[in-house]
Amino acid sequence: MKRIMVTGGLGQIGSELVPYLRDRYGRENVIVADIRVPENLEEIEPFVKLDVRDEEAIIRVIKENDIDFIYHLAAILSARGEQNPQLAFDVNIRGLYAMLEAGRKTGVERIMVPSSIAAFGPETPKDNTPNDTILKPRTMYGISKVTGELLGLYYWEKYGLDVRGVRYPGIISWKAPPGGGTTDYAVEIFYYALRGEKYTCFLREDATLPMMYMPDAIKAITQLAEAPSENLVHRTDFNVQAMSFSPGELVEEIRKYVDFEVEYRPDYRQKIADSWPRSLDDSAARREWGWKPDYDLPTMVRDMIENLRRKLGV
Ligand code: NAD
Ligand code: AKB
Repeated sequence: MKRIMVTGGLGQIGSELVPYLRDRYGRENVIVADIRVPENLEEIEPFVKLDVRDEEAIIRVIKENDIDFIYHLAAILSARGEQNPQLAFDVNIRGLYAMLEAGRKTGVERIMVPSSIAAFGPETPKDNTPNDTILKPRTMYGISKVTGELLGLYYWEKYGLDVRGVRYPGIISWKAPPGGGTTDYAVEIFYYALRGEKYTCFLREDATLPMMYMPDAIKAITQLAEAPSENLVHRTDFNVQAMSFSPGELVEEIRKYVDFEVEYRPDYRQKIADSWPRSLDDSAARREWGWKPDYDLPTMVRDMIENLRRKLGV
């Protein structure tokens, strides 16, 4: 039986990955680790307060809980990272290094480390972006993601520590709020639309980016986690495409259900979005571990509206 730890487990992805893993492997076998202590601690337990920059503490938690499998989700995302690049470096690079060293020293079997479309930069081809292409990001977050991809590969080839990851696009979900990214508008906008409030979008109306609905995000990381090692040519850097849309296209789709007003006032996050691809070539993920998304823009919007109507009681 696997013993799993999910760092950053209280975040947007962890909040949905943890219940999925607990259904599969048993509640007591999936430990949530985060620097924040949740208000609803009983619902979240087993939980440990853990700062991923503290290698000794990671080693202690791994040993005390017999952990052999880690989903390392603790991170500072792109927009928050540009507000505080030093913190992004510290958590995303120093924290990952501490995690890899702890994994190597304790003999952990596998560590899943999500990368991001933020690994790409202004010189990367924007449409159908190849898996293996120019990686020259200009955000601290993006720099940390390229570093993570390369360190993960290094630990696999040098120490046999099996590190894997997909390059997530913007993730859309209704259970937990996003944690400070450039793609957060695509979640926030639903709340404004359903409350009948005007939404001021911080990206341009035509800023097309790759996006993915949470059920597909969970499917991608868990499917890669279980893929036979011998099938993998890539490891830490799989493009995964699900849908691409601009704020204008999302608004048009949401207006099929509810009318609301939108104003576009791009801020510093537009520059970040301008440096990212519009769509990805994910043929390596399809070929090496059978990646295939279930949701496109219309099915994602329908599901978001249904679930948020229930959640918000509107
Ligand atoms: P999030 O911001 O929602 O959650 C991150 C969690 O990490 C938070 O609960 C936070 O408290 C915790 N954390 C921060 N610093 C910590 C520290 N020092 N020690 C321990 N925990 C700490 O992030 P998310 O959206 O769930 O993202 C998870 C992973 O997926 C990250 O690596 C992120 O880069 C990647 N990713 C996310 C998206 C997305 O759209 N959500 C897209 C691409 C990649
Ligand atoms: C962000 O906007 O920072 C994230 C990401 C694409 O990595 N959603």
